[in-house]
Amino acid sequence: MKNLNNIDLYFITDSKLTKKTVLDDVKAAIKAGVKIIQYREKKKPTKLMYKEAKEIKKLCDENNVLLIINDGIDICRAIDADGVHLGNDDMLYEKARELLKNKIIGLTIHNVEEAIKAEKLGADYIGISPIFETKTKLDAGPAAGLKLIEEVKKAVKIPQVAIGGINLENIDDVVKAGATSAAVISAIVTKDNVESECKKFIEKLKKS
Ligand code: TZP
Ligand code: MG
Repeated sequence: MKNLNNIDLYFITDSKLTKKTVLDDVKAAIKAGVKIIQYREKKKPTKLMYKEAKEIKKLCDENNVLLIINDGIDICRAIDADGVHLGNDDMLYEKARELLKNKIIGLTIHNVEEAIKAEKLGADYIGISPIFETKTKLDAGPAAGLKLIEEVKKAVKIPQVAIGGINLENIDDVVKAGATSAAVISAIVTKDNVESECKKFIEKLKKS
């Protein structure tokens, strides 16, 4: 199941920002109808990440939800997740592809040139980053704005996930600009009810 064109909300976990636990958030997101989850963990020891990712994988499998691991090719392979998301400082795409064969590989891009390069390399989707200012990833770079979504949409065919500072106030503009889906962290996991927040985003991102 590699078709990412029907993805609406791309939910990303964050153990630092959540009011509950990553596992609680995953359960809530799945209950809300999220179809793709990225496990993004920056600080935990590998052993704990492996255990947590394995539990998330079980929940995703039971509910037919795709699981993407941020950065960790080892974790992805160890738990047989659906794929990884790689940023500019992570493993080279070519090497990651060798290791992951036909799993999903998403690449972060910051401009049209990088988007074209990612598509040529064979990436399954791109993360257009960051659209708006964000405090969640301090080294995300300056906000690119909605224009980048429009430009990238004209330049590549692979699915485009907009990320960075997306909330319920600006999500309509992100959709209008043409992103395939939107990845959201703080506007969801800092809220008391993750399930209902996810539902609000899914409603706005619904494919017609
Ligand atoms: N990559 C680019 S911006 C970002 C990541 C992981 C953070 C997105 O978080 P938020 O809270 O939705 O702005
Ligand atoms: Mg990374």
